[in-house]
Amino acid sequence: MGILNVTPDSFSDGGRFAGLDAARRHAEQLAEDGAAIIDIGGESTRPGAADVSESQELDRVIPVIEALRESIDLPISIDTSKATVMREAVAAGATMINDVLALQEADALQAAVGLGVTVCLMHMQGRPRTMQADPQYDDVTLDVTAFLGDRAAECIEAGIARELIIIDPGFGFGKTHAQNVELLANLRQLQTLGLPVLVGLSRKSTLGELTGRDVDDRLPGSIAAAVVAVMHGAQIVRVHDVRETVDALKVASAVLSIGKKK
Ligand code: 7PJ
Repeated sequence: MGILNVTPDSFSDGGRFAGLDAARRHAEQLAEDGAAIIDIGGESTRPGAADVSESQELDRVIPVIEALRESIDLPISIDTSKATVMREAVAAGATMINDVLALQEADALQAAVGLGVTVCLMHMQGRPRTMQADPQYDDVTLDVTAFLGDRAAECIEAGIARELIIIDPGFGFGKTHAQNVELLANLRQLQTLGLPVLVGLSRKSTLGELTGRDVDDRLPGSIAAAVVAVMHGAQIVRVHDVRETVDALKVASAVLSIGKKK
């Protein structure tokens, strides 16, 4: 999954792809580089980020989705927590909802039920403005797994087909660096839920902590994280650097495919 941010304040490529033409070019590059899904986000969820109004978010993402539907032949995911944005994005051509609040905002679950598209449910403790203050878990892996299991059950109960649900532990969303590393080490635990796992670690601050690198210099760390995630059972990785990650995952997949034959 290649990341296409259309926010002026996203932490790593903020502002660079704000224009419609630039967004289209960037998406075409992600597709050429081997992305299987394009994830479009108009609301920055980095720690402390400002809230974005519904109309602002719509203005940012809808024209991009419409433009991409014409120019690229890949599924488009909409990274949003707002029911109206989900509906308009799907009407414009998106076929997946990526919600960092796991459909817990008002009307979001109903919107997703009605739309009948794939949904990614992500775990977050707290909310972006304050989530990094003092995250607490009994056992981060078990707590995150329990939350995602409960959320998936509620979504199925509400009418979302099980086959449409993807889960994501939400690296960096209300987790310390140590908790993120622990989650990655124990990622296989999530597979007990029997749902595909998506992981987003690309350029995140835990990689900065581990490597001592600034955000623009975290490609090697991001690639290592993607490979570890896939070796630990992740089916989808959400990344900025698609070309490099795809190469690394071809190597990981070749190794994994031998393991599966035994
Ligand atoms: C994630 C996301 C993630 C999913 C962001 C960033 C922050 N969606 N949206 N999983 N992160 N599903 O890209 O660093 O980890 S925004």
